[in-house]
Amino acid sequence: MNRRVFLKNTGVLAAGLSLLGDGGRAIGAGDKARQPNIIYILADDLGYGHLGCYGQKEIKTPNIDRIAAEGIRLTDHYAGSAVCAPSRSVLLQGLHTGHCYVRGNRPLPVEGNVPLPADTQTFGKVMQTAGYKTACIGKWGLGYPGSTGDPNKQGFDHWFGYNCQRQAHSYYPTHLWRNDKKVMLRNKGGAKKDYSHDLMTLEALQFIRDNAKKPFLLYLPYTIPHSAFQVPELGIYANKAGWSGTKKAIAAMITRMDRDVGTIAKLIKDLGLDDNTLVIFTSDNGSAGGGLHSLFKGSGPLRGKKGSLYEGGIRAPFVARWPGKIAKGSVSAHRSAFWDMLPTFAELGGAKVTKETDGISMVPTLLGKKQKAHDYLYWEFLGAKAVRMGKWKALAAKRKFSLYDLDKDIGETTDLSSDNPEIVKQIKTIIAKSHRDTPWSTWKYTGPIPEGGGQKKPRRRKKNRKKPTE
Ligand SMILES: [Ca+2]
Repeated sequence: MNRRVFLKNTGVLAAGLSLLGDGGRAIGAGDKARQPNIIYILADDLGYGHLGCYGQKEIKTPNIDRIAAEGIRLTDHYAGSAVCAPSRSVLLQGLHTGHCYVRGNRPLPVEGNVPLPADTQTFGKVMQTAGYKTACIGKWGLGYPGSTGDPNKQGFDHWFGYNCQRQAHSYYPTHLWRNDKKVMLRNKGGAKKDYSHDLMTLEALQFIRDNAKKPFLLYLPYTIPHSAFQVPELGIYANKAGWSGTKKAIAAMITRMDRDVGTIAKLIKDLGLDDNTLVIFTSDNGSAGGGLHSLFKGSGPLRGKKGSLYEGGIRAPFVARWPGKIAKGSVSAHRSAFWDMLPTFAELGGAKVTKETDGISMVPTLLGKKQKAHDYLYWEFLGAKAVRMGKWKALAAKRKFSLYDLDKDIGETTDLSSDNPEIVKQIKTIIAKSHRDTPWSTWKYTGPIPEGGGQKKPRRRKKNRKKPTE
């Protein structure tokens, strides 16, 4: 992509701004009380097995691996859900899927998704109250343009990207959104000129530069490696013997995202923000099926994949770096999940959490201190339920209940429920108390459908059409 053309088209050059650094100025050096910047990078459908630091051999991710080497890697971190929208609802709200608002990927007949209600607590809003400048750059999926679920109304001062999840199924969309303005791209009629992922990276770099002197929170939900498998260059994989085009494209996408994680890390360093910036990289759900899963063992040693409540659908890679605060090369088996991020960010920024959260701050884990543990973690999706309690993992799908000992059986192969009636009883009690109905279940879009701006009419869903586990 031609960066200059993009910048001109989108007004960045017009504003007289530069992406070049002003180099090496240490902001906040020596000020221990300074609120840290937070950069939370979310991949899309990247599985537990897709990164070098989690055992991947074929796809190169040196920059993300470096975050782990210079910081911490979590072995038992979990996404909010097994698919995109509910996982993001959990993340933003700090509530698990038994309590959060959005519980599935429901299509609307317009560009966008079921919107978060106006009074929703989000980590963006929480951090705004502590004086943070906040941005969401990437894929949103929790509203439609102008709705109560618009990112600008849900705690983000600056917003750029795909409002609608389905439009993110192409990396060459006709448009993206910057706040309430549609940004037209040069991809009309199937042209492939502006690669959305690259634009997100440029926007992220610009946001960091613009806000280097104040505490900022950058939520960067990238769309890689979600399908379609489109990438401008195959890079180091172009001449891989015996690899299909799909395999090359998937690897090149992930390595491109890794390159950009490295570019962001370099900018942070160049701006002198290294010691005062926490960078987190994780993924919104497990490996998707198809090539991501089969060609690269996307779930690693885990059973299942995206859409499943087996570990492969929900356990996520999580690495974080904060020089001087997080000990180099740390590894933690703390059982944590997306709903922990809201209280974690709040503690880091000195913000008050005024509404309910299911999360527990992970700051002690990051800093190598004694951490309060969860009694259990809970998920529900399309009628299936799952609980992680200590070493135990239970799945309740339709009439089948299964129990696994993850210490001995990370691949969830051997159902131990009949040997452990007391554990089964405890977990059934947890399941019974963890679900609360959500108005999302009955929400209906009643607004106008704009000419040319809408979506194809969604197919009618049959109830329980999809098997809820694998
Ligand atoms: Ca996803």
